[in-house]
Amino acid sequence: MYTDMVTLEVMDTIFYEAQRQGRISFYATTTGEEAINIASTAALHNDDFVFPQYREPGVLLWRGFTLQEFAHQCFGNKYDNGKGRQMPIHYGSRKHNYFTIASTVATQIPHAVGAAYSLKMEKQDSCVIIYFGDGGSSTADFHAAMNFAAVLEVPLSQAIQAAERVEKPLIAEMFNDIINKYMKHVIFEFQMTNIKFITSRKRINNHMFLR
Ligand SMILES: Cc1ncc(C[n+]2csc(CCOP(=O)(O)OP(=O)(O)O)c2C)c(N)n1
Repeated sequence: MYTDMVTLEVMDTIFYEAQRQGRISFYATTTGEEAINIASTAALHNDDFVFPQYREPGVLLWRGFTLQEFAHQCFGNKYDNGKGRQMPIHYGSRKHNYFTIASTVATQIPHAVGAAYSLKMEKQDSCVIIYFGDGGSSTADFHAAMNFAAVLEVPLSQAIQAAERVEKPLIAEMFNDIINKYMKHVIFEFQMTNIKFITSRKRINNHMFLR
């Protein structure tokens, strides 16, 4: 886990500098969110579906996406899964059950809830994890999706990533409000520095997470 966290940071540094040098057109780093990337996906199974925002390349890294594949996507060449049709960092991989990132903030949340509902209807034993920032939790998409998730009781985990610059009491208040409002079956919750992770999945092993 530690090796992947460090690899992620080194990859970020190289691609960030490549963007500053004009070699790639866009890049967003995962600085400070390495642990939540790797730890959250380590707790899942590879057949669980991931609906990411844009700061979760560590999830792909953990599942076996190679550094070369990251480079193909960022450079938008013919070896990229999307054949260069997407902006850099908009990774996607069917093989790794990682849905292609959409630039429009929070649109992955209703998609994820729909996918979780289909898993429930088909009686599949996998779940869905959504990643989004605190900004994403202020959107109409988030609230509509959470209403559906609560009513339909879908197999869903959420990793809400909060930037260090947001005031901590404000984050706590906001997330408590979200939990009270939508998560009827929260069985496990933990706080990792500036990040709160909430899950309703029983099979996630809470010993994997350290405070
Ligand atoms: C629907 C939509 N509105 C605005 C934007 C522009 N935009 C890109 S990133 C971003 C900030 C998102 O903040 P947050 O969800 O907290 O994630 P962070 O980048 O801070 O990790 C915004 C507003 C967008 N991409 N999509």
